Amino acid sequence: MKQRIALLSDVHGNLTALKAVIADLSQQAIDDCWFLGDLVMPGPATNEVFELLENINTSVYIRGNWDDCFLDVQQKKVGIHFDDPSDVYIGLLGQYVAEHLKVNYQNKLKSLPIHTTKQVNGLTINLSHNLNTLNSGPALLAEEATSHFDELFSTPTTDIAIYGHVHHQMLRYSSQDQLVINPGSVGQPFFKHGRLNDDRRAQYAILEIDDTGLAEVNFRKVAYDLTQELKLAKELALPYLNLYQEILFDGVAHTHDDELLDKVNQQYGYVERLKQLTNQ
Ligand SMILES: [Mn+2]
Repeated sequence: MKQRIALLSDVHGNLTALKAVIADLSQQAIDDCWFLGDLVMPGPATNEVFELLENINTSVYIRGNWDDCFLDVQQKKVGIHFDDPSDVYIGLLGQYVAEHLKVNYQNKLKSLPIHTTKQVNGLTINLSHNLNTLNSGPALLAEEATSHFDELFSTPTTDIAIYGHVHHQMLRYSSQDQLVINPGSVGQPFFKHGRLNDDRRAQYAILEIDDTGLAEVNFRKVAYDLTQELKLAKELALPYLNLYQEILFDGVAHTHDDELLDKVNQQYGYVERLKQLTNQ
């Protein structure tokens, strides 16, 4: 029987983008939805993004590295280094999510795998955020060598590997000619190439698998109201609002730009706020 599957990844707390994608996919006769990780942070949405994915009966959830950033802060697994501007950035955004996200969703996030396998009409499909054993790092950037992508195929019987994390819509092959697909990012697309980066639309993909095999891969882009998303972030008092604006409108993230983050932390008193919130 024909199956049409929506592939969603890297929402990063962007409610307006996820709503637009769901409005689009609800017109596409979708049978199933698989989510590939990074649901929260640095955008303002928390419970709402879980509810939206539940409403479309998402059957696969993968845990991304940003989801882990939140869990690390929330579970105090890793001590915050207050002299590390990037740690303060992640820490304060993690605190924001912890204050808003219901306990059942926090527990759900904790329980998620970083990779899984699905069978559809005889095809074996590997689903992961990044590598099967590591949901972070640069191993699978679009420009990486094919040998890196071979690692997604832990068994020779795997036909297709689908991953997220690098925020690029992609289709390529392993050295054994197995198929690799990336649906791009719903909430935070970016390109190093300027003209492509000007396109700020939300990205996702639809797979159609029939009795013969993979009939179609449809990479989709959906326009949404960036200003509305920024307004929502402001209303919800999201920390680092200016940086979120840059992510949305310019496709530029400053997660590891210590010099800039240090300036912003000083300007807004974020180190002190985080110390207060964490009783340190
Ligand atoms: Mn991501």
